[in-house]
Amino acid sequence: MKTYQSIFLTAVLGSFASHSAFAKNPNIIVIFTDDEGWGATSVQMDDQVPESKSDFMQTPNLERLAARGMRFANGYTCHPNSSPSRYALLTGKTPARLGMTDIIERPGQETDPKRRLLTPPNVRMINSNEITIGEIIKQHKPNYKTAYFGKWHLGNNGPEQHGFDAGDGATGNGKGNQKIADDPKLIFSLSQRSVDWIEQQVNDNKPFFLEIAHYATHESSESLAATLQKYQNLPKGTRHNNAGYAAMTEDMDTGIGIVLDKLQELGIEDSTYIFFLADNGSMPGMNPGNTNGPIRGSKATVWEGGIKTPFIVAGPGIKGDIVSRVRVVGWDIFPTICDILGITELPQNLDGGSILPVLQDNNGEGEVTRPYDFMVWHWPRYVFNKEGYPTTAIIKGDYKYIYSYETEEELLFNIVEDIAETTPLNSQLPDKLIELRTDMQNYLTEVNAGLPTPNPHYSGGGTKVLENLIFYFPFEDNYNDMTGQMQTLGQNSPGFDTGKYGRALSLNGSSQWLDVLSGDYMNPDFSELPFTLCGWVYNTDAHAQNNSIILAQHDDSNSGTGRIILEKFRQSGAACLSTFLGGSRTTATVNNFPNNEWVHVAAVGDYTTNTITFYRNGEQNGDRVTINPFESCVGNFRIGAHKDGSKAFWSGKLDELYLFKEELSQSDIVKIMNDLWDKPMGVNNAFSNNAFVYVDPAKYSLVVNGLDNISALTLISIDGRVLKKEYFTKVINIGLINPGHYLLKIEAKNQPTVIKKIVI
Ligand SMILES: [Ca+2]
Ligand SMILES: [Ca+2]
Repeated sequence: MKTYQSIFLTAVLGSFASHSAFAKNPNIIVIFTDDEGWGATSVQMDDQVPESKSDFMQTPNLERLAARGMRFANGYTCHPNSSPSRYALLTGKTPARLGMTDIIERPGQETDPKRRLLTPPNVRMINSNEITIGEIIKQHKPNYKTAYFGKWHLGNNGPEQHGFDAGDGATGNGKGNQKIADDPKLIFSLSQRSVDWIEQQVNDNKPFFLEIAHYATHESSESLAATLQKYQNLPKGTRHNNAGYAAMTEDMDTGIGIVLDKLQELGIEDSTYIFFLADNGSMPGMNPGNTNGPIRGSKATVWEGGIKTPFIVAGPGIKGDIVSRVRVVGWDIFPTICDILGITELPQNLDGGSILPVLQDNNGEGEVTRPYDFMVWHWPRYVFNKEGYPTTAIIKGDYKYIYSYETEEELLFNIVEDIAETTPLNSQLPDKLIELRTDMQNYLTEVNAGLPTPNPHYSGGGTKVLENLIFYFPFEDNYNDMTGQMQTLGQNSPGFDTGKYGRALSLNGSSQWLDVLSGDYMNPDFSELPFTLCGWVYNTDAHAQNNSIILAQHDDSNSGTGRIILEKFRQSGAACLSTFLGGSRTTATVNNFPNNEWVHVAAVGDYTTNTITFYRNGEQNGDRVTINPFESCVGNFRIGAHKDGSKAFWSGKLDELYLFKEELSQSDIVKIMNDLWDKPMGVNNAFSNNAFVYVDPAKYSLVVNGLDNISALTLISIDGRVLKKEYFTKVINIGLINPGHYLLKIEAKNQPTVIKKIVI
């Protein structure tokens, strides 16, 4: 098979090499955006589908690009998630073949009892055997300069180690979320760096390849104030109406315009190819409308909304303003660029084919010849909050087949007649279903794709797990967060006293609080995540303050603001539960918060509907309250006082504080209230230096917190045998390890190696 593919591809590419002879050393730019949905720009991607352009957002520079290029009505990206999509684009191979089928930093969560299936191992960085587009260009066209600026998201070795003369290092999502007022999502600095580099190559008389990987339009929304104001004043669309997201999209488009202007100014517009696409579709919840146009699903799903994105190509020999209906995919870009540059000696086992014959056709017609007559998107994993479940999709001809590993459900659609994937044709076309299923299975076998397997820890899905638990403080004469995710720093020594269960935190109401340092790993933003805070509280109201805070959040990046997650608030002499999540204070509609007794309180926030539900002693406290949209806030928590530390002190005791990034049901809240809960408990002998190790409640995995950039975790027996080693993860599966004493070796970049004695 390998020999066949190699000869086959060489022959195919050889036949088209002459087409590109007229532009011997063209420049090539790939613009790769983040989480940008099909139909979420002002370019109508499909001339037969009016909803394939936004009814709100404006992207004039993409319109400009489309006017002189070819847009693909059926353009697909490589994967519904960032890292695998990037890896596939750089290598011309599918994520299934590459073994990277999730973002590199997501723990495997193999032992989560909510999951029916164990997920396969995930490759977490570029394999040194793989040849990137930067490397193949440098090998065959040594006069070319190469650069990759922006979001890398492929691990410790940045683009500079993978064939690019210039780059920004091993960047990821965090890099783009710096909230710089005049450089939202680093759009403008990224664009400026790109045009400076382009100009340098032109001055040096060097042809070039450049990938510009935008941090936009990933959550959270950032934009210039003026752009935001423009969209706040524009009439809302029926499908798109989120001003913040629209402003971010337009700012990114402005950044693209800076590059297009520079190409014109330098006189290289006609000798430069530009490929434009996104790494995956957009996220639900970002926008009450649907930023993926009329297609189904979103990021982290293999529905069309996860994998179909805007796809535009402009450059020499491409007639302007053409819509092609030929189906193309991100892993075609590698062989297409090779074809353009006349590189015929290609790596083995490419999945893509050159789309150059289509690009050069004045009607956007023609054939893309690939080693396979189908395309496979493999996503054997979970992201619950994005509705991501283990699935594989295959498209062949007009048909798409989706297999769900949890349910063994199969779906067959005609995606030409039914672009929204609403009408399964399983019973009408049983032979077609079997054909696609067989192709999919054979392909996954051939590329040795990792597949899910049954999870022996599966509990039926009823147990809440650590995934959504941000912290748990039992206050048993210590400040420890038992999930191990947060470190605490006592202020003016809050003490301990008899609690509702065991011991409780005791606060004097005038100077004490507890700061919770969240670090990089865990800094939830409740304008984008649901939450539940609950706990037992005892308020002496000694100082009769207007408000007494249970939990507040600082905003690290936007000083002067902070959020009150839950407080006791007095109005007209009575006291009630209250939140202050930006905008204005929200209070429970029932005033019922007595002094000098233990009360179990909870607040459940839903950022999608801007509502808060309060609970008191397990009962809903008044009506669900609708408020202004929660404002974004990312930063550390403070227990028992306002973030400025000079007001709203809690007077009394706090016990059993839980914070979740999910909406708990009333029955879950009652379960916690009654102490009928599987609590996470710390591991003995495991606390030293910065690294804190804990075991999940069912002892299925060890999790290491407090250290960034973990490069390896090794579980070693007392007699020195290596039992298990995991790379680039903070989680190691111990489901099959017998109880006993072990050593855990923790290796992290720029940190001394730590070895801890662990009791399992
Ligand atoms: Ca993405
Ligand atoms: Ca306690």
